[in-house]
Amino acid sequence: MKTVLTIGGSDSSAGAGIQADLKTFEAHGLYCTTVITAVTAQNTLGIRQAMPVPDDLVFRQLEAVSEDFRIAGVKIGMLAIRATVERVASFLDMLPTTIPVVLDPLIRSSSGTPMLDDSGITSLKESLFARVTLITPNRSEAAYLAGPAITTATSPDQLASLLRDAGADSVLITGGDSPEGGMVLDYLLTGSGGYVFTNPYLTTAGTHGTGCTLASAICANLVMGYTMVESVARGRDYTFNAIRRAPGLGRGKGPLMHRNGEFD
Ligand code: PXL
Repeated sequence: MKTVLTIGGSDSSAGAGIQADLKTFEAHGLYCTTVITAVTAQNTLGIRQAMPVPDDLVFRQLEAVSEDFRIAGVKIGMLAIRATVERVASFLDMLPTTIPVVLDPLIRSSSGTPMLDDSGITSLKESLFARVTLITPNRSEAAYLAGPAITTATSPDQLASLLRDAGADSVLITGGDSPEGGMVLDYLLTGSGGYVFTNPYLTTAGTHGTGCTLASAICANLVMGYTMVESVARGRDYTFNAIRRAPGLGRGKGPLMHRNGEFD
């Protein structure tokens, strides 16, 4: 059984963050280790508090896991503070460069809570982008990361090429935060070209943790040996079905259905 590592924040409602990652990897038949960077108190209505884990404790978790398991892939979500971004960057330097690393560059939660401090955002671009296989920002994260003169009105292909210039190997601009005409458009830019993926926008309250789920599902498929384009297509299908089958829990944005259906 292959082992992966997710680095991110804990979501007490278990819809997003490392809980979503763990369930997604599990559904793909992979063993997922979990390094926690922050603890959040939240439910489907929003985040009430977020507390970073001290960066030396994050590093100790990374060491403990990587000294014992052979890590075949890494997914990175909430990093909370600059010191943790730097710890993760030096950890990635110690891994073989062939291991896929998927970074979901979280800046703010959909309810507005900061997921990374300002100097951490600069460090994300300077220290992490060049070390990862794929970044998966949504339109507003991509515009924010691409620079002060850039807005969400900038087209996804331009956003993607600005972020590739900033050092990311492949860039997937997700469009779930800005559906147009009832459709979601995701744009992937790799070293070999640009690819458009579309699907109908699902009108449902079950959308908590879609970004985490998509990034983890793509990472899982890369670990399973699929190409980047195949992994994005398969990761999107998995996430679309998880949204479609969301169990309708909670009073706000509810969790997805991460299981594959064997207990339905
Ligand atoms: O889906 C983004 C996300 C990632 N990580 C944690 C979160 C959230 C959103 O709520 O809480 C810990």
